[in-house]
Amino acid sequence: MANPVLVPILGDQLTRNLASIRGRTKDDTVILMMEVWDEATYVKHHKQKIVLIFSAMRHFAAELRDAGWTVDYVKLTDEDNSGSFTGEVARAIERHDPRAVHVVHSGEWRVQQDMDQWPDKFDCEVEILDDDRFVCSLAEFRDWAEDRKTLRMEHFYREMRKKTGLLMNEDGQGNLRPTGGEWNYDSENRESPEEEMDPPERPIFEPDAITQEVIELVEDRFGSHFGSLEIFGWPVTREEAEEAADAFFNERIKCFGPYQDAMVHGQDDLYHSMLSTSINLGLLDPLELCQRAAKAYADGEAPINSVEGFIRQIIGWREYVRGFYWLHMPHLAEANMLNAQRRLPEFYWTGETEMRCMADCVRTTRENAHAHHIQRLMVLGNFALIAGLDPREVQDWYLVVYADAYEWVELPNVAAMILYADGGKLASKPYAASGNYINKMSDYCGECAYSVSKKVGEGSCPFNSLYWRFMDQNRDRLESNARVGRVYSTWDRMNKAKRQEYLDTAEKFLGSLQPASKDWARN
Ligand code: FAD
Ligand code: DLZ
Ligand code: SF4
Repeated sequence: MANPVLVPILGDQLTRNLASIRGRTKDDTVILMMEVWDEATYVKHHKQKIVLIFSAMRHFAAELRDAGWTVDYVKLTDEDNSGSFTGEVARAIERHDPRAVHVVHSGEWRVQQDMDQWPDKFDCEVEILDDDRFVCSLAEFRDWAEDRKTLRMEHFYREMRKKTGLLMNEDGQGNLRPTGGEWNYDSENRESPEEEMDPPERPIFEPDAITQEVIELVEDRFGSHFGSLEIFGWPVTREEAEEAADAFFNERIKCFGPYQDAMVHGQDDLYHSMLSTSINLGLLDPLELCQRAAKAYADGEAPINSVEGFIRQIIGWREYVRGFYWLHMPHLAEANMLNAQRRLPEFYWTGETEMRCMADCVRTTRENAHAHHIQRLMVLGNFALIAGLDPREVQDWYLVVYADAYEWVELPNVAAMILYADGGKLASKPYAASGNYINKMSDYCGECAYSVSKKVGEGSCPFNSLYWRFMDQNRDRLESNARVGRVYSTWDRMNKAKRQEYLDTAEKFLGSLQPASKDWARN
């Protein structure tokens, strides 16, 4: 092929609808896909995450070749692999002598920094295209954010509802109104779990020969990384991802809304969609999923609280955190407004703790490279916040352990949503909670070694005393926040001895924590 266009496709850009290949002709294009050490090791990803990405990349390359595209695929073990995206694009330019490189903007700031050097580095035209798999472009988000004193997801979400027309109706006078009358049914997403909940199981996709080969590669090269490979059932192709989406829409969406915040010991998926890995890789189109959800409501197949809740997570939170990430990088990665310094305890890696809620959340994380939202937010995240864990260690942990983790989505959720390290730019208050919240929303506490109803002293739930210690320590920063301030009147009404008991209990517990015995996250 004489002077083709070279199209590098990154590991989380696996769709034939990608801006860089949409509309291109096959006889004029060489697609480049690269397994590189830099990406596989910038943190020590969960083994399942590496298997998922390499397997999905290899399947996508095969799909493209079957459809007649020329794909130059560099495997991790290829002898001359340079180890980096930039190095591999340079080598591919030597091989193919392209007239231009067309690439879609990276999801991550770290990678984009390198990509921004390509026009100077390479002796051919380089075009970096917007990633239009998102409803809101980065420029549009910047415009929306400009001049606003505070950014709130709810305001942004309403704009996205209007833009997409999802769950919007004409009121007969030419005005668009939210379907059902309300923009947000969050208050109907908080049912406690029932005694006997029996959610249908999600489909588990048996590894085929390609996945099996990658599993062996990962065991061989990344054997010391966190996580189990005993079960690997993630969708690695578009077909499998669509089957997973069918299972959600046919079997689970009805209960997704009411039980969105519920947690049950040993029931890892409940009614969640389990689609984040496929959406983030590009195997599923987020807008199409939302349209399907809206249709399920229109057809009477799912209630409004489920459908609105699902759509809110995707065109609301997912789009919002992405815009927020690009608006606040690189500072977001360093933010530590609460000056939290404590080392991440070892049990985040081993699950060895008597706190039953934490142990279960780490277990599912290790076994499935997944925990559902409220486990990430109100158990693992809440503990990190109220124990004052160092944001950089917590960020690394979340980036390592989840199969759906890329910095653009992980970092805002961790630094800003759970740790309040950005000082409230993203969330209006810290999501700090005592054991009461976990007890209400889960069945964890009944069989825990700690007592959730015991506030202080031996055997009391650590969340109870840590909560008050956190509030006390951060009073200067939080008291003026109208959504938090009234907590201090409760604290002040306690007598001094009681307050001291809380603080002593928390200190004793914190003193018993073992920091991680090795660096699980970085080489
Ligand atoms: P469902 O509960 O079925 O939700 C549907 C979809 O909504 C998800 O697939 C996802 O695409 C989207 N979504 C929901 N909540 C969020 C959110 N807060 N931010 C962005 N998208 C959202 N999600 C990731 O994709 N990658 C991450 O690295 C990640 N890290 C997180 C870290 C923390 C501390 C928290 C609190 C949340 C994080 N999330 C992350 C968001 C959310 O927990 C996962 O998207 C969700 O658990 C994935 O499971 P699911 O597909 O079953 O989601
Ligand atoms: C996460 C990841 C891993 C583990 N390996 C690769 C890889 O070898 N090649 C690749 O193209 N992408 C990989 N990825 C995903 C990238 O980290 C991701 O595409 C960028 O960081 C942009 O979000
Ligand atoms: Fe978690 Fe406390 Fe409940 Fe135990 S008692 S499961 S530590 S919230």
